[in-house]
Amino acid sequence: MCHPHEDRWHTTSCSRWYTWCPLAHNAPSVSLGHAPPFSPGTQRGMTSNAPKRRVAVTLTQYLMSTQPAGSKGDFSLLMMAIQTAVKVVEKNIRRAGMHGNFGYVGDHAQNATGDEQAKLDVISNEAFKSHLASSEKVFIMGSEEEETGVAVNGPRRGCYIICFDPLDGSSNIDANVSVGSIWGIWRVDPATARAAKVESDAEATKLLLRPGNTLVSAGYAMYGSATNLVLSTGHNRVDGFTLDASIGEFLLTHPNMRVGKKKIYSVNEGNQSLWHPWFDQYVTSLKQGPKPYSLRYIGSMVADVHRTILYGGVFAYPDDTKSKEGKLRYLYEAAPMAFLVENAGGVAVTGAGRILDVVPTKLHQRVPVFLGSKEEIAKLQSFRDKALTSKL
Ligand code: P6P
Repeated sequence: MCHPHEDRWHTTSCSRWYTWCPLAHNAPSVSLGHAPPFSPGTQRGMTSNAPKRRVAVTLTQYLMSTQPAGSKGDFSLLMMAIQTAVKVVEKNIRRAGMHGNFGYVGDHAQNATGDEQAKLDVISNEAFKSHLASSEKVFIMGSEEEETGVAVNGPRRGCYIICFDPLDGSSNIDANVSVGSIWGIWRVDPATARAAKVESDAEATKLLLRPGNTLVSAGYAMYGSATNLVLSTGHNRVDGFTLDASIGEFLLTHPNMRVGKKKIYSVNEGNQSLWHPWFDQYVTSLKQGPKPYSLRYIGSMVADVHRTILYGGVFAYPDDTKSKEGKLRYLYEAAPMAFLVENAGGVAVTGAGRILDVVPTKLHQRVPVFLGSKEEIAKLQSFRDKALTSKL
């Protein structure tokens, strides 16, 4: 169970601590150089003029060293369970071709949101559910692959609420296109979690319906040419890790990620005939002028958002005349990604307001998503606002 005083949401500086990569195991080392929180300090017995070592910080070291003094490590243990689930998913994706795990489940089974279930969707969902439950830090889980909320009962119940998409973009897997896992984490008072009697699926689901502005952490894993794990616990900080499969560890490779400034737009232009006029006019404006934007669209949200954070620009999945609420699901796609983009210095809106301020009424609720750099979203919003005011 979570401990009453557990509250780890301070990304504390870790200047008091750093380690370096013992090259003996040939793990690639990374130079963290300037990036906090891991600024080279001095370890006991090391003088300040010790040779500048290249460092390799594992995700586990990062979690243990950024939890506040006195913390019992409940969040760290939850994140380690997520880390393990991600490694299981990664292993199954890399071997899918050899193990006949491409394609869809049997008779075109669909998940709770009407998407056809790929074999790897089921494998990934089971990996997340089992590792999260065995962490003993989870109260309620919500998954894209589950119709309702799933409560952890008895002594294994924790005080964290987690919504996740275990394998987003799975329709792309057979073509070896990058896919991902996405999660958002909320925390309830340990006494509340302990005392709660969750006696129906409906009650479990209701407990998941929380706005993104109460998230305490969010993250994603991207299974691409490399496997990345990106997370934030708020405080305007996002850090990225890369899996070194040779040692089975996620190493800190992208400290302090910030949304870039490149002129890129990312949207499925195949839906143009369905777009609201204001959005069509906005996209057209990006293609005009002496320096038109580049179009980059992978069709896998994690890959498109990861690129948008690293390079900049705008990612959009708008509401349109067919998908009146948009396509992307709030609790395990839009809200976690909005949390990350905002903490990386970007902006994430539905058009009508901030994504994180939406209060969901359904577990699989969809919302329009426009996210990216402050400048790009301000430009997009001006087209929408102008269209709305001209209608008044
Ligand atoms: P479309 C994948 O199915 C997904 O949910 C997101 O990962 C992705 O951004 C979106 O759908 C792509 O949708 O309609 O462009 O294929």
